[in-house]
Amino acid sequence: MSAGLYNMSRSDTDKSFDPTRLCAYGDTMNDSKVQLSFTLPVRNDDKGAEAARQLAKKMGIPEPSVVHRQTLDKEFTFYIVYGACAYSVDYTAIHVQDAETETMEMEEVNEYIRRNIGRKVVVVGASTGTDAHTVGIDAVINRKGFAGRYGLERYDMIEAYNLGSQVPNEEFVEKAVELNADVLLVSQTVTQKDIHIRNLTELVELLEAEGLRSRFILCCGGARITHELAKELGYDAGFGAGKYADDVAAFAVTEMVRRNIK
Ligand code: B12
Repeated sequence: MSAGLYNMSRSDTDKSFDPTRLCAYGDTMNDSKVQLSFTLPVRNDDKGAEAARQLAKKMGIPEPSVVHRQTLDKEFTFYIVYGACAYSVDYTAIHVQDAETETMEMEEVNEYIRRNIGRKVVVVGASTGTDAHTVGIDAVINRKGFAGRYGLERYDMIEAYNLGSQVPNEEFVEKAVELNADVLLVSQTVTQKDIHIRNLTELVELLEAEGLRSRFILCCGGARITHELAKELGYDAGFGAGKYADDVAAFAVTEMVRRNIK
């Protein structure tokens, strides 16, 4: 993780930091200041602003101020509310499940494949189902990559295929078999009405029904995907915000070697 903009550390600010009672930081330690934004389906008037305030109170901000409100449409208004949140969390008790692989850089992955697999690894990715968001899967696969990390197309030892978006699961599986894929990458961005869960589950069920599940390293990703959720749904790993091509590449090739896939 890179250093913050001002290289600010807790010791520069206040000694009263208590990880067992972690709360938001506004401008002083433990002031609990938060800002949240939401839209209400009401007109932009004082009654609407009071409704936003009362809602914020119920969300744990005892003395909220509506600092901004903007008409979106005749009966939709956007609010920004500011105040001190009444809650804290115990940071020391938090354990996050992650794909437990050391990330390797592109050249290390290439070298690892040369040494341990001895041929190019075939990766097939898509944004599946009705999901039209392509930027996530492009960030992982496209040659130019994202945020300074090259995409899989640039890896000498990886043959990467990006099938694009709105790819039905049946078509995705068909293409994976046709290309003799080792690794499948699924991107899911829309989570409304748990559509991502239904779609990700359908893919696993399809693979299982066709006796193909164990043939592939199966990974999914997207802004609201966690490794924990991915495992629950029957995937080998899940990658959310802040994860890139090198994270999934390192995981996939290590997993192939662990499973003795040549
Ligand atoms: C651009 C965009 C669009 C564009 C997409 C264009 C395109 N070609 O992709 C368009 C305009 C088409 C669009 C449409 C819609 N969108 Co939209 N869209 C966005 C927006 C602004 C940015 C998403 C994005 O590109 N992020 C950048 C990428 C790089 O981030 P990422 O996807 O998280 O990917 C990273 C990681 O998650 C990870 N990753 C992602 N996938 C994978 C896969 C693997 C295998 C791995 C390893 C890693 C990985 O790697 C990436 C790099 O770290 C977001 C809001 C936002 N600011 O996030 C809304 C947003 C995603 N959209 C949203 C919605 C609701 C929609 C629509 C339903 C709107 C509508 N009512 O029509 C439609 C859906 C259409 C459909 N059928 O899917 C909501 C989703 C809400 C939800 N929880 O479901 C958001 C959050 C906006 C919002 N606040 O409401 N959208």
